[in-house]
Amino acid sequence: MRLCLIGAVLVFVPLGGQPAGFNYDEAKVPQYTLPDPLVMADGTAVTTAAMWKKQRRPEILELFAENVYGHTPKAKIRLRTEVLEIDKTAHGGTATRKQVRVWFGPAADAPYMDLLMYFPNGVKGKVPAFLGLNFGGNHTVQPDAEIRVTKSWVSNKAADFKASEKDRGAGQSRWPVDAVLKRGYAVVTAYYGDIDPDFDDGFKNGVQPLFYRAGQTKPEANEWGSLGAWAWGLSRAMDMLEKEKEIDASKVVLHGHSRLGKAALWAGAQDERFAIVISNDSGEGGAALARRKFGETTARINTSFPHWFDGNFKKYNEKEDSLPVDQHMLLALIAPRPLYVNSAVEDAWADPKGEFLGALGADPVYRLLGTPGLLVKEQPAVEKPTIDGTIGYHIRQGKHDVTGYDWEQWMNFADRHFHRAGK
Ligand code: GTR
Repeated sequence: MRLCLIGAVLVFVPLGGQPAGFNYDEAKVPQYTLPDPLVMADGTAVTTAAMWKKQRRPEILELFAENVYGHTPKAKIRLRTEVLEIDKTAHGGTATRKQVRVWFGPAADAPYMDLLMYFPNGVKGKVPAFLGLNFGGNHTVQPDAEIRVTKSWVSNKAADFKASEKDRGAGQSRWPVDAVLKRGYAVVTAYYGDIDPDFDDGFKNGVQPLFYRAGQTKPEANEWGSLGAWAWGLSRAMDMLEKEKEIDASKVVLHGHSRLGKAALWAGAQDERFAIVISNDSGEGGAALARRKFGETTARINTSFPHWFDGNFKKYNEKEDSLPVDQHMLLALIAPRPLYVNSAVEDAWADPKGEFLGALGADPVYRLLGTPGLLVKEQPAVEKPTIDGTIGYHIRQGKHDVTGYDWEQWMNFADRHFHRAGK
């Protein structure tokens, strides 16, 4: 434990920087029973792939929509696009960079997201792609001077905080674009704050108001929050990739870190067009089992980030055992598509073991669907990835972050499942 002075407030922060007052002791994880992904709510056992597909999968999807992330509106919004830039000689001629503005709806002042895309040059035919949202604005992903600086709010600290030139390239360690292009993949990203700014404003900004019924001013208790909106934005990015002639839309790998990992999993669960889904340190509300009460808890996430989940999810504060689902069932919704979960040793807040157990809990569904599932039963040793099953996993040294090591394993996993020759 050490004392930190933050502003004028003294707070206790345990060594390792994890928030104090939460359980980091494996011996204190309570006894819990996970809901069985292969037993219907009425007690009927799910014994065939067809039963999973037609009955249990829709039932679980509905439970997550109702109780956790909120329902995503079904109405379709017409997307309006403008190509902002194409540079076929980016990155020393190795890449084509393309930026497209995507307006959500016909109105002149409709909200929009900017898609930033890199395609590898000199590759024959369509290429697979890695798609993920970024935390700081597209201009933070690479130092390229041409990348548009987002006009949306950035940082979850202040409602009027704007992006600026000084952040150009600041997030590039999380986006090893050249290394990914070299392996023959396109890289596609958008800024999550373009879709829904990440602070609690009662859902006045972002995409939610586009779907309000007459007189509605905020989502109902079972309607989406910000995670739902970010997931929806990922599906809109997928709509665009389906039209991109350089991209093989049947081979889009969706990834996300932390809160954006939660959003990626929810997007991948709802939208089966994503071929592979990757959760990087997604923790509570992502890959980690809620019932373990290790690190972040349901009450804490609903208090710190009341806008992320739906209103109904608040009912489960301190009552994880009464949730009709746990996060292994979210991961099971990705099945039979390849799923990769990864953790970091120093990221106790996200509960690395709980993330692994989430993946393990999804395994019976993968097996029922005729895939090899997860090939191990115990959490693998540090930096000993398991990539050959349909569910992959690794834990690496270090903190809550995205690193080149993580990307290497993701690309190995994607190569393996797309039957590509590899590096
Ligand atoms: C934390 C939050 C986590 C995780 C993380 C992030 O403050 O408690 O659930 O989402 O933020 O997104 O960086």
